[in-house]
Amino acid sequence: MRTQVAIIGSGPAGLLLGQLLTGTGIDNVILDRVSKDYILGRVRAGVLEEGTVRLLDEAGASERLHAEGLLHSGFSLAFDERNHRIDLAGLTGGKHVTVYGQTEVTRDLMHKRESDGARTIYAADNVAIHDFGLNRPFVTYESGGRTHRIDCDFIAGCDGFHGVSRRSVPESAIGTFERVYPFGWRGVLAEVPPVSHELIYANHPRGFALCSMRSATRSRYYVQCSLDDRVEDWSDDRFWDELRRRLPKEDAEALTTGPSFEKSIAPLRSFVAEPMRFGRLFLAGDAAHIVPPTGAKGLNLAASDVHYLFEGLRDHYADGTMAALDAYSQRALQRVWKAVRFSWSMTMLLHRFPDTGAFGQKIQHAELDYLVHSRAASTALAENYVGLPF
Ligand code: FAS
Ligand code: PHB
Repeated sequence: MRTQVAIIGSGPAGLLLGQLLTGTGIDNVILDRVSKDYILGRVRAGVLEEGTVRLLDEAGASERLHAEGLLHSGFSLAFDERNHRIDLAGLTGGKHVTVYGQTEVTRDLMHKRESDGARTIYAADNVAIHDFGLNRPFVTYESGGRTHRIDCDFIAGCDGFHGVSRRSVPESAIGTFERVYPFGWRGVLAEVPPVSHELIYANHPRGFALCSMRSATRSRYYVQCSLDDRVEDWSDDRFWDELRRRLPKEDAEALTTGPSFEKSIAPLRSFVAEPMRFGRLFLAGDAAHIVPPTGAKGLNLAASDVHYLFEGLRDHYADGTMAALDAYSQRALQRVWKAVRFSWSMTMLLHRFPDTGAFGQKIQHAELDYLVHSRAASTALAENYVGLPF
């Protein structure tokens, strides 16, 4: 088989890139090691920046998002038993975020890809990438007891943190930067109405909590938990009780609880690989960087990477230039590091660390108090949260 761009990974990054390429007449094939249903069974991000929504518009996969997504103009920071609203729209000249689950984004992109007749190979075993330092790279994978080969011009490594793409780069050619946080997020999905019409990020001496949602009838909640915890250690009753204890009284009393139908524990890390381009191999999304979900940036960074990479590929196939592809890594990393900083700062501000102690809690509260009462500080928070320009 031959294609122009081989894309490894059928998550948001791979699917969005594939859709933008297909819409421009650039042939591409997506390979994923798992099934389509397995991918759709994963519950992850929930907040989309306007730039991400625009890319989904361009990809022709945003009809349901505009019909069902929830437009949010603010969120609250909860501390000292009170909620403090951050007026995103008022502080950023009218910008919003859209609450719409990553699972639905992925479903919409898969549906559009299938209706466009573009090729996706699921359950592709032992994907390997070859000769990406030369001009004739190729990919191999196993399926049906045979090894298959795909010759291509470029390879997009959109295969997430544990994928094969970054691991195929010689250690001498790549630099990594990492911070692993000493706690995780215990998350649940439940068919109960959200406690508030907007998100609530809570700083509490017992630990962080987040109230989010997927619709007016489906809620998404998280509490900070120990890395030693297992999913089965948290009954629904224990989760709801702990969430109530970390929220202001008005929210705790208004909380509607019910049986959870999805439970997870996610570890938190900050990670960046530099550069993001190796000859004909380009890394995008979680394959190149990971952020703690505190700033709702992971999925949105995947989108901005794809924006830069698509522009480079489009220009190359239009007039043979490599200029935008040569600039990809530097352009993407400039935005990546700003989002990594923001996600790190939100995580440091809102969580309990082993060494936070009484003094650390006072410093966090002083920073939160300054943040919510200073227009300059709130504006800085708001413009990072809605997403810095691409
Ligand atoms: P993905 O990991 O989504 O997709 C990579 C794809 O590559 C997968 O389908 C995988 O099967 C495939 N793949 C991997 N190895 C392969 C191989 N060797 N061969 C072929 N295919 C391979 N972000 C937020 O903004 N908010 C959140 O609340 C949030 N919560 C998260 C919770 C968890 C548990 C995780 C892991 C991430 C979370 N994220 C969150 C971040 C997440 O949304 C990512 O940023 C987003 O999935 C990035 O998309 P991709 O880069 O496409 O990577
Ligand atoms: C979610 O709804 O899953 C969500 C929202 C905001 C975050 C993280 C996760 O910062």
